[in-house]
Amino acid sequence: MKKFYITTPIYYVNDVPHIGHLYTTVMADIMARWKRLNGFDVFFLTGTDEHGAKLINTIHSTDMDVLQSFCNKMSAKFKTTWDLLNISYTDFIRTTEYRHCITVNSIVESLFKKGFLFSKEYTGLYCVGCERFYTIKDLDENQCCVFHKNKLILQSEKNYFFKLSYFKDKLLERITNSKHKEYINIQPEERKKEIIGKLHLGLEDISLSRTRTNVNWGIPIPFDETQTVYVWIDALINYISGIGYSNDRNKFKHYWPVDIHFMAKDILWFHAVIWPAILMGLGYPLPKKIFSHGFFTLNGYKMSKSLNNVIYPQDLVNKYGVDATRYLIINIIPFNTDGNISYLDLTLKYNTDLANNLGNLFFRIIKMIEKYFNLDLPYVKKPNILLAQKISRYFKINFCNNINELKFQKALTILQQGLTFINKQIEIDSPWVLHKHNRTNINMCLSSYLQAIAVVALHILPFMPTVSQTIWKTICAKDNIDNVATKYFTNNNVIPEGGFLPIKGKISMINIIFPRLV
Ligand code: ME8
Repeated sequence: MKKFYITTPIYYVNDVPHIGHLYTTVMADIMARWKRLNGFDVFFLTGTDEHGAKLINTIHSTDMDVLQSFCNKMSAKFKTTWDLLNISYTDFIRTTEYRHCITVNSIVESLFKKGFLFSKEYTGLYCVGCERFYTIKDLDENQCCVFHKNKLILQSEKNYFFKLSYFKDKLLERITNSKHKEYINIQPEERKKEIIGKLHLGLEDISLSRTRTNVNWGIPIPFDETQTVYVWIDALINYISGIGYSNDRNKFKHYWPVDIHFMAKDILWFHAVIWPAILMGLGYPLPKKIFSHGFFTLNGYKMSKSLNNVIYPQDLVNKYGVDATRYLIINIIPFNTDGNISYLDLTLKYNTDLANNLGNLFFRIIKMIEKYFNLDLPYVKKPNILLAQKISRYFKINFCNNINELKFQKALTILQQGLTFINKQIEIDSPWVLHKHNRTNINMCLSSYLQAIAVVALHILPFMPTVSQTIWKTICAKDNIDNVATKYFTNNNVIPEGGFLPIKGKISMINIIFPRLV
């Protein structure tokens, strides 16, 4: 079995999860589910980033016990949210865990021994929101952070520095040359160009530690107890501590390098430049793909707690339900751009795509089976899978390829077209006319709609796992949907000759899956 390793950023615990975090996490979950269905041995890592000045500022305390218990509480909120949203993560890493701290120790020690660290006095402008130093040219017209809109703090410290500048040419080669055996595929293209442009301007060494008197809430540098590891270096290392770097070496060797790191554009620089440089310093393979999406904005500003413009996942779940929330969140703005989010747009999309198209189509078919067959599966000597095959072929070329290329929004447009096609076929066949004159044909037609709906259920499984299971069970489709889907997707999307339904069965009448919202 080929492995596939997927990550989300590990989120800061100073904030509860909002729909920006949800966006990345659902995206990664869809990919993880998709790859599993395609026969891959998937490891999907998420978690929480718990050290640093930002947390001390949030809770106004430097007491270790207070900080730790706050982290425990907040980290649990992320877990609960991901469980609520059906996120199928393999492991959840926390940077305050022992397995992580000893990995960070060992990495910093290695970099030191290899000569990539040196000590230096540094003065710079620090944004606590971003947990990083900026130079004047990075700031907005009011000399504020472009993301947090706050004034920066002038800080002066003696720190350990990482020789990032040494890696400039190596990075440029690995980012630009797709033939390189360690090519880092940064997507989308326009962000990759930004990274290349910035790299050409030059690369400065970066501080890898903070003095303990300024930031005590961190992992101590193993060879200098007066310093703690800079929170970003600490955080990036989660990608290897979470797959057993220090406690299960075989697991680490099996899953590393990562296949896709997911994140938004705010932290692409850390993943596309600093992280690969650290890995090169250590002599480990580099990430294969780094995918950075845009921001959810409200009135043009990035949604974040510090700007007080946040929508929470629970708000969406209360209004739309879990599966619709997953569908809407990744479908409401294109991945590569920022986009304003509003309840009006979400509800419109919900009604158009889910209530009127998918939900209505499904309910319409079930209602006809109730009316014409008293909920028995329509009997056919030989299953008619022509419509199902048409849909399947259309999805294979369009839907599946788009998912593989991380174009989820396009894939879901194709899904909607497939649903419209089935609806049109029902109009053409007009079972309500056949019912009066041609019993054999009405059996054939309704059975073929069920086979086509089964194909739809297989394809929406990574996006809406619960609804997909409900559809599958309602139509009495054979076997467990996960097994059938894996067989189908690993066998070139071939529909079994006998279709997906048993010869006999009774459909259980269900409520409307996506009630229309006003
Ligand atoms: O940066 N729109 O954590 P973080 C879209 N701990 N995505 C958003 C978003 C928005 N408005 N707001 C947040 C950190 N995100 C570090 C990461 S990883 C080694 C360390 C998502 O809690 C998006 O994925 O600030 C973004 O990159 C991430 O949350 C930032 O999360």
